[in-house]
Amino acid sequence: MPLSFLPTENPKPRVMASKPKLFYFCGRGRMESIRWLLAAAGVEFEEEFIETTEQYEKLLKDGRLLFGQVPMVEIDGMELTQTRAILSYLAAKYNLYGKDLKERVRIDMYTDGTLDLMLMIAVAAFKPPAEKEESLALVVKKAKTRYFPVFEKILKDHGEDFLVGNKFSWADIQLLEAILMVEELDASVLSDFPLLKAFKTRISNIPTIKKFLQPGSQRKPPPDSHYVEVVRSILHF
Ligand code: HAG
Repeated sequence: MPLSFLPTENPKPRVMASKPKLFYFCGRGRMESIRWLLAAAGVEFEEEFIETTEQYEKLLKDGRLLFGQVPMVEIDGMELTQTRAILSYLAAKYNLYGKDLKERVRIDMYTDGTLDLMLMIAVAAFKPPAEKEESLALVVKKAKTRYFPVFEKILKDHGEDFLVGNKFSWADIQLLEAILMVEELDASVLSDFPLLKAFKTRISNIPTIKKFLQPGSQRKPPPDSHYVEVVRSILHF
């Protein structure tokens, strides 16, 4: 009777959990929030940058993009698309999605809001200069009058360190990402929001996020003309 713990002649290779693999352009766009969430969760990930039409068309031909779009994340044997679906899956997987349905829906509301704000910036990059400038000025105005006042009040009302359930969640990660992105447009944007200033410092010092904020991490720079040209040339628009 073979001893079950002895290796057989051809032991199966131990299948190590592979790292998530992100398929997107080499820029922020819709993938940046996914990079932030993985980094904040301390999860290493790989990236395949789509830099040619051929690469994109091969993904399409191979049926790897559900609606023919990126971001796509290869994880747990699946090829996930649709930014919010991916973010929700990751938040749940890494326990960053609240303790119950009521906390989860608040996290959904907050992250839908910060995603709306950040996508305005992503889209503005593709506008002609004058329009782009106007759009980005509108982003700062909306941040100051619509989004940041809401989060300042949430922090004031519950007096806790985090947005939901006094526990670090996806909502905190994405609000920090949005704050930093808007500060790139107007460094003084938090001047009327003292609690958000303290929040920014607190969350930026969480070790996994502090590491992601260091130069050389997989965090991407603001969209530049090269990024816009590459995306335009691949997506033909
Ligand atoms: C999601 C794409 C095409 N609902 C989806 O993931 O949330 C939308 C995904 C999406 O629109 N992806 C774009 O694949 C690329 S991402 N398009 C091909 O056939 O639909 C997008 C944003 O900054 C990024 O660069 C892209 C262009 C943005 C242009 C806006 C005018």
